[in-house]
Formats: sequence, C-alpha cells, structure tokens
Amino acid sequence: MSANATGSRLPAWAAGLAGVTAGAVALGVAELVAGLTTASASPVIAVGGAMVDRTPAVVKEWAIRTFGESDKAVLVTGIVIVVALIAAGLGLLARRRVGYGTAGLVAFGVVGVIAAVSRPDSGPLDFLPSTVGAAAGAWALALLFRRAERHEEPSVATEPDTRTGRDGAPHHDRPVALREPAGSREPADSRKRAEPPVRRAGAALYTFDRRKLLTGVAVGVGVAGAGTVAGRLLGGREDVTAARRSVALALPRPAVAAKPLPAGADLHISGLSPFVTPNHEFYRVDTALVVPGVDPRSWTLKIHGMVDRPVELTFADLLRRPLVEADVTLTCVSNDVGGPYVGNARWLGARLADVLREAGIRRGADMLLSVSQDGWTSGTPVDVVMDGREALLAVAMNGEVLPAAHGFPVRQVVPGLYGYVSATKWVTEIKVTRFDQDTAYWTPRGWAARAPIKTESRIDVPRDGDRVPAGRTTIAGVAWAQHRGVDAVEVQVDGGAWRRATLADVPGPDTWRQWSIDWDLEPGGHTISVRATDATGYTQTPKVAPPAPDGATGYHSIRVRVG
Ligand SMILES: Nc1nc2c(c(=O)[nH]1)N[C@H]1C(S)=C(S)[C@@H](COP(=O)(O)O)O[C@H]1N2
Ligand SMILES: [Mo]
Repeated sequence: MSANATGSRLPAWAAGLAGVTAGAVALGVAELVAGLTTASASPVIAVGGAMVDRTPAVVKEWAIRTFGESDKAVLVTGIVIVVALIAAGLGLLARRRVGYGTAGLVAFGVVGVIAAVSRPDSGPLDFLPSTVGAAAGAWALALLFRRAERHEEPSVATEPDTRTGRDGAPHHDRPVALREPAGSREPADSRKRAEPPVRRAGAALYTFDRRKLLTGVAVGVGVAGAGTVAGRLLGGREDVTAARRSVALALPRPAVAAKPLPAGADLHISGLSPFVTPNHEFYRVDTALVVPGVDPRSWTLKIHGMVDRPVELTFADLLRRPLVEADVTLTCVSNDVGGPYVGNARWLGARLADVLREAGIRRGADMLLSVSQDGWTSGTPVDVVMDGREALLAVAMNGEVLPAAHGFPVRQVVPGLYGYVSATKWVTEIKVTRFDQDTAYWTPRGWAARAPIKTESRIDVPRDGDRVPAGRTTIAGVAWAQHRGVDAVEVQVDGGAWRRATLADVPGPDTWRQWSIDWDLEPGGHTISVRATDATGYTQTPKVAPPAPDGATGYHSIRVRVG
C-alpha cells in the first residue's frame, strides 16, 4: 500500500482549513445555482427552514423571546458555524483518505437535496443547488489536497529535478516538509539539500506546500464569496425592490378612505409608543428565513375548497376592486405581558368578505386555511371574517406598498385575531374548509386553533428599572382589545387603589389606545401596574398565563426608583 492510501502528509490545521474552504465553495456554488435557477432556496436556507419547521414550539418561542427580531440571523449564524465545524471535520477525515472527505461532502449534499425538495414551496429544480454545490465542494477538497500535498517519486539522484517546476511552483518557493515520509528517518527537510533525497525501496516523498494550500484557499474563498453575492443578486432580491417600486406607481386611491385620525389619538409623550407604528419599526414575526420574493405579475390568489365558484385573482384583479383603508393593530400571540410584538398601522386592501362572497361559501365551512408562498398556513374562523369587520387582503401599510418583510404583495389583516390565526403574509391561497378537517401550521405545535386577541395593557413610560425624579411623574402606555375597544385603563402603585388613566382618542375599536396618568410618587422604590377594561365590560385578568396556547395574561408591572 502506498502512503497515499493510508494518509496524507498535511498537518491537521491545513486539512481542517481545506475542509472549511471546500464547504464554503459548496455553499457559495449552491447559492449561485439557486440564484441562476431561481430555485427557492439555497442549502442553508432549505436546511434552516426544515429545522425551523421541526423545532419544538417551546424552543421557537424561546428563540423569539431571547433573540427577538434577530432570531433568524442567530439561526443562520448557528447553521454556518455548525457547517464550518463539520467541514473542518471532513477535512480531517480527508487526511486519512481524500475519498472519505469527498464522500462526506456528498452526504451533505444529499441532506441539502432532501431538505430542499421537501419544502412546501419547492420547485422542480430545487435539487440542483445542493447537488452542484456538493460536487463543487468535493472537487475543491480533492484539488486542495492535491495542491497542498506534493507527492514526489524521488527522482534519480543524478538528474535535476524538473518536475517541481512543472506545476507552477518556482524552485525557490520550497515546500516545507512538515512530516517525514512514512518509514523514513531522514530529516524532514532532506530534499532541500543539494543532495537528492535518499531513496528507499517503494517510499515516496510527501511534502506539504503551505503556500500552495493558502493560495488555493484564497481562490476557494473568492469563489464562495462571489457565488454567494451573485446568487443573491440573481435570486430576486433586487426584483422585489423593483416590483415594489412599480406597484407604488400603480397603487389606486382608496374607494373608502379611513377617516383622518382624531387629533387626540396621539398624546405625543416622549417614550410612549406612537399611535401609528412606522413600518421600519413594526415588529416582524414569521417562520421565513429569507423574506419570500413574490413577483406581483405572476402572483395569484386561489380561493377554493368549500365554495360554489373557485376563484383565482391576479394582482391586477385585486387592485381593480374597491380598496378600503382601515386602522388595525396587529398583535402576536407570542407577546409576553409588556412585550413588544404589537404594532398599529393603516392598511389598504380589498375586503376579504366580498371576495369570499363572490366565491360562495358553502354551508358547514367554518375555517379559512390561508397559505403563504412559502407554505406556512393559518386557520381563520369564517364567521369572524364575515361579520362585517374590516378583514382585508392588504396591499399597503401606512401609505406605502407593503414592505417585503410584511407580506408583499398581499397579506391578510383581520382585526381582533392574533397574527398566527389571521395575518398571513405573502398569501397565495385560501382554502375554505372546516376546523375538523384541516390544521394550520401552529396548531399541532401546541397553540390554540382559535385565538381572539386578549384584552391587555402595557406601560411604556417610565421604563422598568428607571430612576425618576421625585414629584409629579407621567405614567403612560397603550392598551388593546381589538374589535371590542378599550373603555378604561387603571393604574395602581404599590398595590394601592386603582386610579383611572386619561384615554387618548381612537378611530375605532380595532386599534390600541394610548393612556396616561400623572402621579406624585414618594421617594423610594415603587411598583406600578396597569389594567384595561374593554367595551364589553371585561377587565383584563390578573391571572398570570404564558403566551402558549392562546396568549399571555396578567398585569404589566414595572419597578421604578424615585429620587
Ligand atoms: N407567511 C407567514 N405569514 C405570517 C406568519 C408566518 O410565519 N408566515 N406569522 C404570523 C404571525 S405569528 C404574526 S404575529 C404576524 C406578524 O406580522 P408582521 O410580521 O407583519 O408584524 O404575521 C403572521 N403572518
Ligand atoms: Mo404571531
């Protein structure tokens, strides 16, 4: 057996580096192929998405709460780190035998292909990025090993060694033999001497060429980086920006404009959430690792299932309908008491109930299973959508074309229901069905099938832990009970008597409501609590409940130090 079969002469770090480089080449080439074929996902995204869908709900909840809006960045970073470690391991394996390393990369590719083709939005070409990427990675690994590891049949001593120059390495750039050839007791750098290396029967000489490895690594990293950038550019990111711009020009005026906001809707208190949440500050919660890029020119909404006349609307069809404006506050069921996953916007869209009426909902149907471009689903009660509230297929948010992250080109907005049972972004399909026949994404993951928003309130100023000057302090916040409306907010200090806060104006029952109260606080530490009462007369419960399965409850309380 030759030395080549039993192991390479590369030091461990070099083999690990070659492995990581090969892994990077695999991912970069896969990104490029994903961009070229407009396959829906590169391997990182496909595998990440598969992980998201298979992650236990508690872990997802924890991730959302711990990492907030950056939960996806954290996941992608984690995947990249794990991939790098595995790739380094494959490099070490390749040190035993290059074939082991390339086989590992191919196995990786198989995992990527499985993840990609099992995505709900997978297309016929989705096997390609992982396949081509894995092949490129395997090839890169073998190449790097070949470059870095000079295998020299010791030449006949009397002939000048011409072969070292042939592969492009100048003679003065001497490879450094870090290890002795197998079975040799000669000093590692014996071949640098004027004398030819001592030849032993059957013994070949292996040396490690650090410089050739590093130049190979540099080329590999360049290929990986260029592939990733080109793939991303080709993959439609730019298209969405352009498409949003052209939709902005085509956006019709509302047939039913919202009344101007009452002058007193915003109390303009520093630190208090503004009545209208700017789009760039609006919370974002979804399972999508990359924002789906949906082309409005090819977008359609299919309405089918228990209907008399299945409908398929184009984006132009939707814009031709009378568009309605509505101020609606969205809330995420994952929001902790006092948490940030609530925001208010003015939405523009077609009435969902009208569209459904045209399709003709059959008797017995009680659920709308809406499906997004990326396969996520939401189950909305039919009676809620049909009861006259402004349930919309929204195309604009705060006077702007729907931002890509908030569902461009079309999303649902249903006042009064938590987002996961109503607010489908990138919506492409609505199946009219029954709760006992279909199950939406979050239901088997431990969340209630039906989830009206609970009456809640939050203190925005002061902040928990603030130090405030003695004397009169303004306490202010927001309260919400969508589609019922907030009728009263009360504030309590240190468990004392509840006092009524002043309420801001609201355009209707579907938005949150600002409140404030001035309080003379004694020096020392204080606990401030808030509770809201909705228009049905229900006062929010003090009973503490976690977000799962149908929304957190309890009073929001903060601690402040006065003086
Ligand atoms: N396609 C899709 N739509 C979705 C989700 C999702 O994961 N995928 N999440 C829902 C949830 S849980 C919430 S709270 C709202 C949040 O909407 P926003 O990100 O625009 O604030 O979107 C809903 N729509
Ligand atoms: Mo949510």
